[in-house]
Amino acid sequence: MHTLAPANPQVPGKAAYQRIATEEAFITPEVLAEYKRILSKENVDPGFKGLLGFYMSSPSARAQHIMRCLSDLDQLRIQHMDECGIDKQVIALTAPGVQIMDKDTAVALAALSNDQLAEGVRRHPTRFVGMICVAPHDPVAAAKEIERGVNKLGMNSVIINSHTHGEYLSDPKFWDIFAAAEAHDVPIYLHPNALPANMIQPFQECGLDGAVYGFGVETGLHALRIITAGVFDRFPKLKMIIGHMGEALPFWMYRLDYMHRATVMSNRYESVKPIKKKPSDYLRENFYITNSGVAWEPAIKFSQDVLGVDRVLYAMDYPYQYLVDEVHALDNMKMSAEDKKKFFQTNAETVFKIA
Ligand code: VNL
Ligand code: MN
Repeated sequence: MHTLAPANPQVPGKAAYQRIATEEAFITPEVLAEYKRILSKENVDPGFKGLLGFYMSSPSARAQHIMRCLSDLDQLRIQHMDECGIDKQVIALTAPGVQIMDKDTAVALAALSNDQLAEGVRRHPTRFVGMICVAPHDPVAAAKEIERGVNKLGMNSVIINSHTHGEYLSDPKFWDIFAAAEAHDVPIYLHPNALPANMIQPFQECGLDGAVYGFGVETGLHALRIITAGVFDRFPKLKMIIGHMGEALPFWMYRLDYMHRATVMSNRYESVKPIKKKPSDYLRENFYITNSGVAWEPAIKFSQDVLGVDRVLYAMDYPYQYLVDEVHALDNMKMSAEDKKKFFQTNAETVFKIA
């Protein structure tokens, strides 16, 4: 057995491993104020309106609870971590971060959010780990903020919430960001964003645009655009992390390899150039995935099988998905003690450089 008998049977007890949750979210008062300002304008982006517009205005218990949890970097968060047996959270500014903002506001609020997160980590150094937020629409400023985050704030990972105003990191104009991440040896967590305006309609009309499905489709597409654009041929040491069981990409690996090669060989698209390796090779060699939102043993084991046990990490997706039962289910997975410790603890310690 991995767990000692807990005093309260509902609270996951001490285990033979630390539980490090790696895709956990927060928000700052300044970011909230800017979101309010954006939402009050005309022609609000439909994805942003459907996502933060919902959470910030809905009287539902879910929305109210999420907004309260997001705003806390002290007692409430730690109480919830204790209730779920979470030893450490790796925390990032919630999606869409600053990416919905205009460029200059985004640069300023990224820095301010990073300062505030760093203070939270200083207050709770054994419980919190911070991710560096950047404004991708200013790649030079983003590269500088990565450097500041690493050297001044002691953070060792970067969060980017998928597209920025409909633009993808496969475009070489963003590649200063990859150069900085590679040079400082920090992984980029490619987290979902609300779907861009030119993609959302067929998803939103049936309510499938959000975390239920649309997030995964769009973020998986983004990761594939980065791979097929040759980013990892140009930056071979660059590390990326994707959540939600790798946004289903492990399940796609076989077909991606076959059809990508068929597309290249037939010169079907000007935009599809040869790359050095198969798409699945980059997924295995440059990517880590987390199980955020997917507390499901078969999917975790399949991913460990096809990516390797060193590449699959635990995440909860607090406060959007916060369930003690999921921690119990994962504690009870039929998996060797060694692999379970990698999943919950040591892979995260390696990837996020947690001392
Ligand atoms: C949701 C889930 C939103 C996970 C998130 O970021 C997230 C959601 C805005 O259920 O809406 O990280
Ligand atoms: Mn998330």
